Amino acid sequence: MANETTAQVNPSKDHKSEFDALVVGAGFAGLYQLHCLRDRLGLSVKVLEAGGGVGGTWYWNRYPGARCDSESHVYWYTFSPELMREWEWSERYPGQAEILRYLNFVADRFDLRKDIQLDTRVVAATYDAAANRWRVRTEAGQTFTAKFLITAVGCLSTANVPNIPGLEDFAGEWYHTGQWPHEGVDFTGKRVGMIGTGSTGIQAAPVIAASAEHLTVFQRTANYSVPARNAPLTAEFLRYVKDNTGEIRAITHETLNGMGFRIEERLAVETHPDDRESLYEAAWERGGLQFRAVFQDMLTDKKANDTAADFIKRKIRSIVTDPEKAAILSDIDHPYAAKRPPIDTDYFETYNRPNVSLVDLRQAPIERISRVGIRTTEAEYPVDVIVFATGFDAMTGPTLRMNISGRDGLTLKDAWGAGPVTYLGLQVAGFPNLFTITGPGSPSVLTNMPVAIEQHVDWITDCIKYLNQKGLDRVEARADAADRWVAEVNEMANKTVFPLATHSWYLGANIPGKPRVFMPYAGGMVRYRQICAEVAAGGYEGFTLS
Ligand code: N01
Repeated sequence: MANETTAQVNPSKDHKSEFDALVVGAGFAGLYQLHCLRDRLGLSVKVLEAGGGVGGTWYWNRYPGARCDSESHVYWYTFSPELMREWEWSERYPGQAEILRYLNFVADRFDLRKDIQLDTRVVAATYDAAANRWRVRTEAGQTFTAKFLITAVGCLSTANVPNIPGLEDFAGEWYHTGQWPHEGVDFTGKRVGMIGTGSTGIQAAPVIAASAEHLTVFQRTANYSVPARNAPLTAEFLRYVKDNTGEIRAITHETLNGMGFRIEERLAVETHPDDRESLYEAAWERGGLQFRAVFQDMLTDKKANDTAADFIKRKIRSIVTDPEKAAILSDIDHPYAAKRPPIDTDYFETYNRPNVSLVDLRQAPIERISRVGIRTTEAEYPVDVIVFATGFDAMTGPTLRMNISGRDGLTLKDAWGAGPVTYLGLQVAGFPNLFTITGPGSPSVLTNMPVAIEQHVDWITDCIKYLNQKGLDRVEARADAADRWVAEVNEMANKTVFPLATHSWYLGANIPGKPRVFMPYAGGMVRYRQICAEVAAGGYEGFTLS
């Protein structure tokens, strides 16, 4: 099995600069896109990766407790049954280090490294209409050109360190969870202040609290969480996975979110309260995101959602022994799962430790960071380390920071000035031959990511194959098709409780000045897959091919 250290010593060595396709990013999306274009279509491909290794999200997010919340037997590639049989996960949910080992294993298994250039950040990409080529510039000043440009930069890769006055004066150490030091951080004997209680903060808090002298969590918005119930996988389950690779892949193609579980047909609003309670209780014991699957109407009917929200809030109050902390943690202002629902290992239990305190920022917001710690409008909290678990400039951030300009000098920043406008989350009008894997307007972050990624990569590969077979050079989303798609994205979001969480990163609301537009496609993976397939079967309706 590849380990990360040996695996990184093999950067791309050739000095060619002209390719059929350039792929930006070597995470789940970029690795598979390289494999498809190079090994299935026979194209020349170069992957440019900012990190010092492959792995994307899992290369950067090394914070304590980092673990995926999809179950391991569905959080991987399913395009190759052989690969599925060769790799064995060790736990119900894969941890960061294990996923990174997996992606390195895949890179070696498919001989991908020779076409990946590491430590290479793309700083500009410009479309040359006369040559029908994308010209891509890197931070180090290298230039590459290609007919096709494919962004595989992930949805959550631009770290958001909030602009809190005084950080530059802070005498201690500070870290963002999405840019965690590879050598780790030793919290022993340290007073730690952690800002943020999203999925990341909820995973990190119990682990930090276990070694820190003291952990103070600064919570702005209280959050739901359901126990993950992580555990080692049994030999029997591993056998099941090896014997049922086709069935596992099929289930992830049939479910709303590309997960390995089906959402029940029954409605919360039509279920007797006693039965509802038992069903929630069983789901709480089973643990994981599957909690969402108890009722069909949980995310579409606020009344149904209230029953789940009420159940979890009662659980929080029953776990947390200090009534003041329990009140702050359970005072949640949005419907369950309207923000990304975290799952955890002993998160609420952590507040029962004597070395953990909680600061309610809604009561007293952070005013500044001082030389010695974090100061709210009410008090100063001296700390040695600040952990920013403050999330990302999600979905559009990673693409926008590449300074992409399309036809007639149109910049992506201008094209998306009022929020992202895409066709199927795959292309943007005015940007020929540019594809955005899991871009805004696609199911992406509302799904089990590898499933969404494989679907996009397969679709892009088929599209390029189609162009080549027909002797065509260019594919570009039509503006009217993109406008219709944005209307569909809005319509689907409005059928759910998602827009009721007005502060969520799904809406861009976590980044000051960012347009508030619901970015992911909430119509579900099954409907989305079908629409994409029909578009392709109809000769790429909504795209101009030339
Ligand atoms: O980020 P977040 P994340 N002052 O944006 C707070 C995926 N993921 O890294 O809610 C004070 O969710 C902010 O407060 P508020 C998953 O898709 C997956 O946790 O904006 N607080 C919030 O509490 C997830 O959704 C996994 O009021 C500030 C927190 O910081 C996504 O990544 C694990 C602040 C940010 O929460 C992002 O999760 C981890 C400020 N100025 C992540 N600015 C798994 O697979 C922000 N906050 C398990």
